[in-house]
Amino acid sequence: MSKSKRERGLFELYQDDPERADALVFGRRTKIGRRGFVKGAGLATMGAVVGGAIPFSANMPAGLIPQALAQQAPAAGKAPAKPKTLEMQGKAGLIVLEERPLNCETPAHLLDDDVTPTANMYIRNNGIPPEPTADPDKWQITIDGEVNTPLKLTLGELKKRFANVTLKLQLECGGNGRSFFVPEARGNQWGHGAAGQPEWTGVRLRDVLNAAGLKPNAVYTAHYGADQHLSGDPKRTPLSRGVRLVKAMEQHSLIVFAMNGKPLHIMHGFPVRLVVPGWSGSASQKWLTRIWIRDKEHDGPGMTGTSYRLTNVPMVPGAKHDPKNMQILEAMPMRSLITNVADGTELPAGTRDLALRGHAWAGEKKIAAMHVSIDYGQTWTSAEVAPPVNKYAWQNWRVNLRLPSHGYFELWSRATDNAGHMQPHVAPNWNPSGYGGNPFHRVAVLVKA
Ligand SMILES: Nc1nc2c(c(=O)[nH]1)N[C@H]1C(S)=C(S)[C@@H](COP(=O)(O)O)O[C@H]1N2
Ligand SMILES: [Mo]
Repeated sequence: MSKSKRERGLFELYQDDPERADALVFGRRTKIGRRGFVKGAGLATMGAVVGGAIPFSANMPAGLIPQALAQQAPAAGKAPAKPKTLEMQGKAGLIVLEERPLNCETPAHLLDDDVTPTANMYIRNNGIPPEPTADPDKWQITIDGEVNTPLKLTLGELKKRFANVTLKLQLECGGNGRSFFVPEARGNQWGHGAAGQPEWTGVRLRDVLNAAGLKPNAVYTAHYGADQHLSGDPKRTPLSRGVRLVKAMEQHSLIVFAMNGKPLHIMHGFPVRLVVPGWSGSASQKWLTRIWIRDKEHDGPGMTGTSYRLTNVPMVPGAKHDPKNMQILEAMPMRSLITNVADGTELPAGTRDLALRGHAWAGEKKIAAMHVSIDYGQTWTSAEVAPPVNKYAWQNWRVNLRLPSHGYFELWSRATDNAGHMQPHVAPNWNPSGYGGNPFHRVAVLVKA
């Protein structure tokens, strides 16, 4: 059997039956459920697959798919395909997950900047974006529903009438990390890269809502945009989500018209969008045309069923959900990224010192600590964490590591929030549409012998 064929075989086995693949590589498990150390033929096979010796192989948890393999993870039952990269004016070569609608994620190493360049921001569309308008200042936004004075404002008026603010706000898709759920959850199979932090300029949503005057029974917002439903039916809306009014009235919830000092890119909502930070990105309506103030929870497309909903009672992964246990996803869970070393990097022979850095965030909470492991979680080194530049900005972390030898290593990052919770090892709380998948970030590196 050729080497590549054998690698593929093991790879597929890991996809189909990780336990069996694990047993093959690591040997049989003992009665108490622990496998023996990786040795002999198993270790040789694994080493061939990852491209080098594995100094900490004895610590690899049973069932762990080496990150060097996960990199090329294909859809279930499909052969590993080279990921398609985006080719679009003003955008970097993001990984294309879906072409219609267009959905692209950012490899973590393209998120190294403190402020994410517009080119590197992930794209999440549910429908077909509108054509860029030639006259952005004439774009109309309606505020209606449970308000005393419904408003029809042009973007030009909005910019002039309300105080302009600029903030670095981290935005993350509710489905970020979905690919880590087992069994697979429905939807785009995002890794960790449906997140980014541009600098946004706009006006406070609350200033606009106050200008319209909220009625006492106003409790929820409903957001509408100018994108088209995939069916082409103009009466159908691709996505219309909303938030509890308290969130809309926070000083960091913005209607924005600029990103990194320039007009928004068309894929990010040109000429105007919402940014409701800390909560699922789906609340940040692009190509904003209307905010309808409601006297009850909004029920637009994306608000019902399993969409943007988590189970609040643990369910058997893959089982049918109970609708009465489903609850709207609001704040995002914590996540950490290693951003200065790309997954799959080969480091020159003799490399021992490794300065690692990245970002971490935690929805409505703060990151209190960051730890990094190079030995599959056997030991953890604490990293330095900076405070956020403003609320809802991500936090930068850094640490100096020492590698003991050449070989294959996985760098694992783990955040701890200010409530004392730690980022989990695997995607927690399985739910049908796969929200909140926030396991450690794992980066494979190979130090040449
Ligand atoms: N009008 C409209 N707004 C939208 C969406 C959409 O499909 N249509 N997608 C939402 C989702 S699910 C996310 S995660 C963010 C993504 O913003 P980005 O594409 O600028 O990164 O936009 C949100 N706003
Ligand atoms: Mo999203």
